[in-house]
Amino acid sequence: MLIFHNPIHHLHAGRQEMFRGKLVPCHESPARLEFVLQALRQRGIGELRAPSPADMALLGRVHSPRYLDFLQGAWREWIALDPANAELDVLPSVWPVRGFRHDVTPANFAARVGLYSFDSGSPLTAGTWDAALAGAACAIDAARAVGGAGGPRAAMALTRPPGHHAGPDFFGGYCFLNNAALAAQALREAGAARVAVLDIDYHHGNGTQTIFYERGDVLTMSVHGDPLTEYPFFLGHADERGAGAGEDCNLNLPLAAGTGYAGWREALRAGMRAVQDFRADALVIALGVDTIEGDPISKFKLASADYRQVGRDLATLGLPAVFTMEGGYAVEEVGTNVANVLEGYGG
Ligand code: SP5
Ligand code: ZN
Repeated sequence: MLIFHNPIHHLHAGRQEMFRGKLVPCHESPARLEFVLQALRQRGIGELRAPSPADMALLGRVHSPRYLDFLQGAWREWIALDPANAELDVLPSVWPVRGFRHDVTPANFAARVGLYSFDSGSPLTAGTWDAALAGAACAIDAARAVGGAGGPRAAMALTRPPGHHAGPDFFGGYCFLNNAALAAQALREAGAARVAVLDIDYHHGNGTQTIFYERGDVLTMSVHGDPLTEYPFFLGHADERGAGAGEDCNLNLPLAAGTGYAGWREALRAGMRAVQDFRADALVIALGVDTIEGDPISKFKLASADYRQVGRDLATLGLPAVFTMEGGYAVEEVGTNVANVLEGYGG
């Protein structure tokens, strides 16, 4: 398997996220990816490659140009407010909820941070844009590697920050650019007529769902903690089925917190049947390993060994596939669990 790894992921290193009125250390840390690289090297899994420069035009077909402009310039604006801000991360604190206007772009920087985000847990730092952009490039390269005729059957975008919570014009959930959506779009443009995104992170892939909600060419499927109790709360419910041309092209399979592997696997298999019914030509797997028992922010109960079977099950679809790296916060176990999925999948 080709593994496009983000060599500058560490440039995104948030200090603190807001949780219940306190600033706490970020769960989404550079160490997560280093543990994955270490596990893959130790076991001789995959062939590591650095990405080529990102295709900005493709980014603009997944995210809105005004959002991309904002993200690219946000740190400079933040420093311009006060040079002392260099020691702080950007965190939003005001949002245009129901009843506010979404069609005005405030001149005020803090207001625009809120316009383009949905939580206060995703610090934007000096290196966020560069790191996220290199990660997007990994996703696009991985898709082009499997999308091209005669190419390998699977590739991975091994990167952080993760992507599945990032929408057309918003960041949140530790995500800024939606790597899985970019891979799906790149697979479409490489000739796959129908692409399925299978999201197996603990949290609903709200960004990916929103990006493709009205499209019939991309099936989005997510198995996740029930948003009635679990982040991101406001999307990911079973009655969200897609709209317009995308009607019946979105499938949410929420599971109760506390669900173990047997129940989770049943849901995955239901999702896989939907991929088959959709007659997908290619697959994107948004791989979060925050489904492990004991993950500090999640509540499923998979065991490390289960991830091999996850890989084996996914491989039975027999489709060209791109894996993207999403969540997983039991930092020292992230490497083992990702390596287990890839090994089960077939290296
Ligand atoms: C990519 C991904 O997995 N994003 C998840 C974002 C979750 N953000 C909210 C985290 C809430 C933190 N809860 C802390 C539990 C207390 N120990
Ligand atoms: Zn997650």
